[in-house]
Amino acid sequence: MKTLLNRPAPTAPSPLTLRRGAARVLLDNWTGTSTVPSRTLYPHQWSWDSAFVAIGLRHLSARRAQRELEALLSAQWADGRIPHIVFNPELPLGAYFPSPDFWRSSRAGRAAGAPATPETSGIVQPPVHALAAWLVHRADPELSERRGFLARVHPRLVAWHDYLLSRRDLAGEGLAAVVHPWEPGMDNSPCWDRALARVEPADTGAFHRADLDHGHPADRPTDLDYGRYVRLATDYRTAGYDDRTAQHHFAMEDPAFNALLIVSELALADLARHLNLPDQPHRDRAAALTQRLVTRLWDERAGQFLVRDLTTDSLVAERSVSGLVPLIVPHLPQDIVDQLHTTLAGEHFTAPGTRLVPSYDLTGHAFAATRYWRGPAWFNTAWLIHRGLRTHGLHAQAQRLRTGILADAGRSDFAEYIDPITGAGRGARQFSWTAALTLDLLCAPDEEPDS
Ligand code: 9WN
Repeated sequence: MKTLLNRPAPTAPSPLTLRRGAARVLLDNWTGTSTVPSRTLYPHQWSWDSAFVAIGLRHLSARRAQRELEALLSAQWADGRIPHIVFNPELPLGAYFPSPDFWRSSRAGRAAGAPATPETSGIVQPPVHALAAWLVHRADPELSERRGFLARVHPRLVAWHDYLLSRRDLAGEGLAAVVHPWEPGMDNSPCWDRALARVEPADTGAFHRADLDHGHPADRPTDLDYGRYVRLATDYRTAGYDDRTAQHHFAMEDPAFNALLIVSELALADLARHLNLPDQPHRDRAAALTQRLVTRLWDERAGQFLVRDLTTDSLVAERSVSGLVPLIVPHLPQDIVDQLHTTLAGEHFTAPGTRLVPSYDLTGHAFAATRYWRGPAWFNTAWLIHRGLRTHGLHAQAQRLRTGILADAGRSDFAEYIDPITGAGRGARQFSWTAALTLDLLCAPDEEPDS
């Protein structure tokens, strides 16, 4: 297998062509209030997608980027959760599965604080939002001031983090847990396999997978996966989506999810300082989370972070890109930064077909080059790792990754993900976060991450 060092530099379309193409994707996927990840596969608003989209959109229209986040936050539940999907009421139920009549948020989630409208899902996704809000503010501080953007979003973002660190600290150990494979945003990662094997799948004949109307079955999760996703979501719904009483049969502490919480907590500190509010509580919280992340999820032998399964209270021996994303955390111990860097450049994650980082260990027993989060390389995780490399002063490595991201985005028509062996684009095309993060790399090449 070729290494990162001897692979030829990928060629990218000119920055202007790429910029125009990325802008076109974001304009085409804008609905009037927010951006859909893909017009075909994902026709509603998704939570962490919108945060990534806002980070790119700020370079086209800071106002639109603010509205993107505001639209998402207007669907926040009273308990603080930001739902992973906000449904567009104008679309037919069959446009996406699970549809609003599956989640039934306004009725089933009423006691947990779901809004009467819009309809949403009942689960969450990684907390990238405060980071996005701060970056959006910085793109046009004057507009942000005039629209009272930070003052409006700050309390909602605080409530969101409070939810994660109270209701979702299921182990009582200071980290947030995810209760469904869709929550960490890496649906069919092999990290969930063992935990999912304990879940009785729902009858697959009882629902229609709209994703297969648009996506190739070889790229998507299997029917068995879907049966288990549906079972877990149904059980959560039956419990009223109430974390105080729900019995979670799937409960994991995910490194990327918690790393993003740390970075967003630091962004909240910046927001607070700007609003003349105390910022130290946020910094203290980020420091405590960082310490817990290291204590609970770092694995010295693997040289990366691993997922912790709370049912067995043990680390899951699978290498996924989630365990490298914590490079984005500014105050990690230096030896951990060094080891993450070594792992990133080693055989598990150095792909022959792309400079992007595969979602799962190339040498792993469950590696599958085209199946979603079981191998394919994604642009959002590459962008996060690029930011992490810059955070820790690894500029040459960051620059190499940046070149790879731009080249792959351009030649794949902003694909959802890349086959790490052949380098071919897979999944949806004109995918919003691919376009948005491309735009961000083109327009903010020198923006230094905060620390
Ligand atoms: C389920 C929208 C979302 C992303 C996730 C990605 C995929 C949904 C699906 O698409 O998940 O939420 O139907 O597979 O895994 O990260 O947010 O782009």
